[in-house]
Amino acid sequence: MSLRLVTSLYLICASLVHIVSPEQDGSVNTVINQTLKLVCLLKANSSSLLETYLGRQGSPFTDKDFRAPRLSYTGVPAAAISFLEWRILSDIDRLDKNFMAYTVFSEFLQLVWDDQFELNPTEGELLDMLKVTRLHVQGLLNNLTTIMSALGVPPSPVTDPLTLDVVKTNTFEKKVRGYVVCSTYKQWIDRTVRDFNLLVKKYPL
Ligand SMILES: *[C@@H]1O[C@H](CO)[C@@H](O)[C@H](O)[C@H]1NC(C)=O
Ligand SMILES: *[C@@H]1O[C@H](CO)[C@@H](O)[C@H](O)[C@H]1NC(C)=O
Ligand SMILES: CC(=O)N[C@H]1CO[C@H](CO)[C@@H](O)[C@@H]1O
Repeated sequence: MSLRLVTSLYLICASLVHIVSPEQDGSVNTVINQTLKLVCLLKANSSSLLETYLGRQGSPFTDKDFRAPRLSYTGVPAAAISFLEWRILSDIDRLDKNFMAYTVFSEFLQLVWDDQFELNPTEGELLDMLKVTRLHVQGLLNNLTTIMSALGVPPSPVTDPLTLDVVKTNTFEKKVRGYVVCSTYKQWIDRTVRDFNLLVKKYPL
């Protein structure tokens, strides 16, 4: 067979496969729709997580005039991006950046839970919120993996940002770290809601 014939046979097969399994595309759209619903719920909870977290750390976090400075913490993925940079991302890059961020947040949320369990062991509500958030983030990661795999490009491997050296630190730094994790997570969820509002328009039901 000539290469051209093979190529055209392949194209015919590909289009037949496409015709006989239209639900393949439909199912990505469904998962995108489910994921938007999930991230909207996560967004609603992300503000109360941050407030509850701050409220349980004592001074200066609970002070009336506590001004949250624009802090960062090594390894915590920043959500900030310019509009143009954000708008021109390809679907795969957009999803992959989400996957990378939430893989890291899943780990940091465990670390913050561990820190709070040590510093505030009686704060059951906060501990539960941290745990539930991490479980939902893992659900979100499953959804992202499903979507990306269906689009033909599974997520890139993520390098682990947390070493055991980083994990050990003093009480104040643990509290600041938890604050950065909760507030940056909230910013990321806002970005992900925007991402999926864009994606549902491109992949309508
Ligand atoms: C998901 O799809 C349903 C229809 O099945 C629609 O009513 C709903 O608004 C969609 N959700 C989002 C978040 O777009
Ligand atoms: C939101 O918070 C409530 C109460 O902590 C919890 O039951 C629920 O599962 C959370 N939902 C999401 C999507 O985080
Ligand atoms: C394919 C997949 O993982 N879908 C899940 C996406 O998230 C929603 C909400 O958690 C689940 O209900 C879906 O099963």
